[in-house]
Amino acid sequence: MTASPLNLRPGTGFPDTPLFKGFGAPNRIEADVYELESYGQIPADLNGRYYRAAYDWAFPPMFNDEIPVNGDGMASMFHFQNGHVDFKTRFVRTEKFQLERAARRALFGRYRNVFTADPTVRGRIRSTANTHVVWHGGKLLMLKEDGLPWEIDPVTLETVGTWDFYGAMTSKTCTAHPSFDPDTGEMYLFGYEAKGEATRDIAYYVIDASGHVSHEAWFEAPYAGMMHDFRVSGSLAIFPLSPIVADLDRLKEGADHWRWDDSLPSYVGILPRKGTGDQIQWIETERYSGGHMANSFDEDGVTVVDLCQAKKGVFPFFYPDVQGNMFEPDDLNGRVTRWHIDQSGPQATVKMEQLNDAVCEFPQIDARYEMRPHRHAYFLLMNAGQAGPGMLEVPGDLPVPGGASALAMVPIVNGIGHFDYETREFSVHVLPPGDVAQEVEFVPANPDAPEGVGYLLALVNRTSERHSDLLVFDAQDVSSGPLGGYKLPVRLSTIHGTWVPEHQLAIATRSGAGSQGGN
Ligand code: V55
Ligand code: FE
Repeated sequence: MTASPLNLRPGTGFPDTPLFKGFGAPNRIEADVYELESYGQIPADLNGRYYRAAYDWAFPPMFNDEIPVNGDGMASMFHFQNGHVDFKTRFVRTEKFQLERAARRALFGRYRNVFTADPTVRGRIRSTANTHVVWHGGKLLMLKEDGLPWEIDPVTLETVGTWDFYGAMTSKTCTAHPSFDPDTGEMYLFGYEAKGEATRDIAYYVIDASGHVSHEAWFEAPYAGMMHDFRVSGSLAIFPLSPIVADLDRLKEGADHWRWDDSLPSYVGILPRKGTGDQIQWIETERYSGGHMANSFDEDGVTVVDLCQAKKGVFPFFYPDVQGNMFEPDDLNGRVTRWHIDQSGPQATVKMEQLNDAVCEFPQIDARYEMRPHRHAYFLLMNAGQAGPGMLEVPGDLPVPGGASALAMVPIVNGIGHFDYETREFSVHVLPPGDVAQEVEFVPANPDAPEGVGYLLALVNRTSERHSDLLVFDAQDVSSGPLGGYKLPVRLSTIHGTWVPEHQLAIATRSGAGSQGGN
């Protein structure tokens, strides 16, 4: 017998877990689709670009219990030209992406845990730039709250590089949810864990319309908790803090960045909009877990904040409870809530008012009304059209509550709803069985259209057909269902997005390819 000449090694692949199966199977494709197939009635005169941030998977993860939001940043663009749509996706060439490409494998370990990274990449930038994309100061920025923004080209989606606002952002982190003032053109940002892992430091920045830092403040939070979103009103910056906590010792053990700690209170932090760090006030409130925020504005001497909030763990895919307790399903359900922040007495107070009992998340408004009173908002609803909030069944063999296991509990996101803050009622379109909604985007019919008059763009995953569609609704008549849509030949896992009207894109300087489709 002769020795085999074959030289073999074990194959590599994605874990055999629900996260990477079915519709969640990694795409890993960078797409260029010219003239998307469309159906029904579509906008005839819409010109602009709908950018989205998503997670995808350049490589199988280092740990089998991976969570979705640890995936690599994938930018996507729907380029509308008189209603014709060309589509493009590109991975963000973050430092992580480039180092892993060179190694042909994942190197950075668990979500926001540097101690689980391969020793060869210690100290390198681990941020995935996968959460949100915004257009400001002539730059398109991909955001992830554990690092600085990554700039990408608004035409080609090619990565330009990491962006620190002309050297002025010294925070190690920057939120994925900036606030914008439509009058001044300012962008408001903050970073938490701003001096490194599990630090209580918060850095707050105002960026002027030209993209330069015009104001900065530093202060500390009562504990190192997740602050996924924030809002700014005419007078205040508002920071929601609930006890989804980071712990350095736990990170060093190689465990999760986040856990829910029932022993700690929730707070609302308020800072004058151009205030200094010593002016921060942390108001202890009833227990809540802050989800995505719709808007904030000043009215009748009170600052109103509109958001979705849950009792405990509004983002359940992150964190087992510190004490190892299972969440009650309703603890995780987000509902339309309005805060009333009153500073007229000796002590500032926050009154929290639930406006409707539908289970929902991902609020959006007409962006022209940010920081001023709005009437209309658009949400995704869970288990719409069914009795009760209801969750999927939790398989009995899951090792720990929360974390990756909580994926099995994620409710079905099957409703697209218009919420009227005047009547406090939803009007809802329930998707057909098998369809799952992603965050929607409001697009004004024209720059002068009244609030809420325009289109609602809604990405929907057709799970049985294994592709996504971009549906178009009349934003004033959501419950009548989509007018039409665009069909994608690929699946999209997506988190947040932004509509940028074509006239706002100063793209000629970079590539001159502004009105060319495809390539
Ligand atoms: C969220 C998402 C993130 C993240 C932290 O949805 C919180 C909440 C997409 O990444 O890093
Ligand atoms: Fe978010």
